[in-house]
This record gives sequence, structure tokens and C-alpha cells, in this order.
Amino acid sequence: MINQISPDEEIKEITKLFNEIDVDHNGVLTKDELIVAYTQLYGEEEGRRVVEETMYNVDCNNDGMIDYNEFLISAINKKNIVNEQGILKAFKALDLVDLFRITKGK
Ligand SMILES: [Ca+2]
Ligand SMILES: [Ca+2]
Repeated sequence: MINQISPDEEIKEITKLFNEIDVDHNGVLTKDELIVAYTQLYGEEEGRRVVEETMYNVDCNNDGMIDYNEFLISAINKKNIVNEQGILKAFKALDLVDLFRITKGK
């Protein structure tokens, strides 16, 4: 089977990015963690602005933190992985993520 896009690779990249931002590895991105990551990318002022925007757009359940599902959905939306296979892969990944989190949570 030949796939032109590789959703697996996309999700791996997204997961890697999430883990990099999640410095205390508790499975959620707090505003502080996002600010650290984004100010490195965009500088102090622009970074904070991007974080505000991200929290507003991505924090679906309004708990003030970005969990992996929210992060993945937003990343997928941004990358426009709109084909059926991509969405399917994403949902599969979400299942795995829940397992991952349960395993990780102590
Ligand atoms: Ca965290
Ligand atoms: Ca949230």
C-alpha cells in the first residue's frame, strides 16, 4: 500500500512537539508551559499573544489547560489533514493516548 501522506508520521511529530512543550510531563500543557515554548519561538510579546490565542481556540473544555486531545485536534486542523484516512488515524491515536495517559498517571 502506498500512501502519499503519512498521518502516522504527522501524529508522531505532533506527539513529539507536545512532549517537548509538556516539560513536567503531566500530560497537559499549562499556560506557563505554552508561554515558555512560544516565547522561545516568537519572542516575549508575540509569544504571549499567540498563547492567549491558542488557549482561546484550542482549550475546548475551558479548563485552562491544553490536553493532548485538544492539542492533536488543533494541530490536525492547522495541517489540514482533512482526508478520511487522516481523521481515522487521529481518532486511533486518541484512543492510544488515553491508554498512554492511564499508564503514565500514578
Ligand atoms: Ca505539563
Ligand atoms: Ca482543556
